[in-house]
This record gives sequence, structure tokens and C-alpha cells, in this order.
Amino acid sequence: PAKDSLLNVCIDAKHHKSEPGPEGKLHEQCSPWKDKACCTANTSLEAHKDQSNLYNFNWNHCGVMPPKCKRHFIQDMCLYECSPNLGPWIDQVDSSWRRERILHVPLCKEDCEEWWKDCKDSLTCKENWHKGWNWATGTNRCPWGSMCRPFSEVFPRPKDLCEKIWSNSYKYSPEQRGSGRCIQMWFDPAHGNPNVAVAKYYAWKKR
Ligand code: FOL
Repeated sequence: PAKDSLLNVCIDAKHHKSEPGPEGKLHEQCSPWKDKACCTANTSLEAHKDQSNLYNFNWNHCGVMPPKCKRHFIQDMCLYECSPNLGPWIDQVDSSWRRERILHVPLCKEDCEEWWKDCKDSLTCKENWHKGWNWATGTNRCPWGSMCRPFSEVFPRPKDLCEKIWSNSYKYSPEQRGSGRCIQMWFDPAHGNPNVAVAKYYAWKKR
């Protein structure tokens, strides 16, 4: 495809808008994307809820997830639902709930390392959170025979967490925040969205 088709686009998935646009107000952690977003205000609000209706996904499947860990999952959800800068990593899929996914988005090392550090003592029973849950009650519960263990055992290194949890949505990047060579989950919109330049760089490089 033309390089421009990789820029300023939304994933064709469950809750994404068909194209990015201004939203006026997005909820808390999603607010950095408000000037150009693939999520609606309602999606940004749901992304902050323990029992959100987006995927009926429950972060508290092994007891309550501590807030310092949960904030990274909220930020991940904001990036996934709201970012218009993931075009270079869109992949077509044959899935019941989306036609496109993101694959191998180079996540800045600090974002990945902080996520891991803040979650290492939280508990989970699964390495891949996309598949294999018990949905009998309408929300995800640990499958039979799985055990709740600390993240640090399920994901021994930061790279394991960032790459495996959402089936390779992310690739652990050795590049640092601000380098223009990796995608940031966290950024201060006062200095613009650093991921615009990153998408341009990879769109130009890739195809
Ligand atoms: N964050 C990132 N970075 N990438 C993502 O792809 C992503 N996806 C979600 C949330 N944050 C993300 C969506 N999460 C199911 C489980 C989790 C989920 C969406 C759907 C689910 O229904 N799993 C079923 C299998 C469904 C199927 O593949 O047909 C299961 O077996 O548990």
C-alpha cells in the first residue's frame, strides 16, 4: 500500500471509529489522544472500568489488581483503542471480534520495564490474555487447572510481559522514549504526540 495509507488510520476492530478525529474530551488516562482519536469518549470511559463492557474483561481474575499495576493496563487500552499512529503494524486477521489487529508495535523499553516493575507482584493465571479463558459466567475466569502466580513468574522478564500478554501486539524495543524509534504508551500531550513521528519513520522504512 502507499505509505500514506499507514498514517493517521484506525484499526478495523470492535470499538474503533472508522477514521481518527477530535473528541473534545476523553476520559483521564486516554485524554492525551483527544485531538485525534480512534476511540469515542464512551470507549475511553469504559477503558477505565474494572468490569468494562468493551470485552467484559476482568483484570481482577486472581484477586484485586493493585492500582499501580492497573494503570498500565488502562494506558495500554487507551493506546490500543485511541491511537491513530499504529498503521504500520496493522495486520489482517480472521477472528470473531475484529478484522484487524496490531502486531509487533515496538514499545519503548522504559514503558515496558515500568509496566513489568509495577505489576511484578500482581497475580495472574495466564500468559496470553487473548485466548483460553473460562467465559461461563460472562466474564473471563481462570481456566480449570491453571494457578494464580505472580507476574514475575508468569513473565520472567519485561519483554515476556509486553510481547506475550496480547499475543505479540507489542515487540519489546531496545529504543528509548523520545528516540522517535519506538511507540510510547505514556506521553505528555503538551509536547505533542511523539508517536506521529514514529509511525512516519516506520511507514517510510517498511513498504
Ligand atoms: N491491548 C493491546 N495492546 N493489544 C490488543 O490486541 C488488545 N486486545 C484487547 C485488550 N487490550 C489490548 C482485547 N482483549 C477476548 C479476550 C481478551 C480481549 C478480547 C477478547 C476473548 O474473547 N477471548 C476468547 C477467545 C475469543 C476469540 O479469539 O474468538 C478466549 O478464549 O478467552
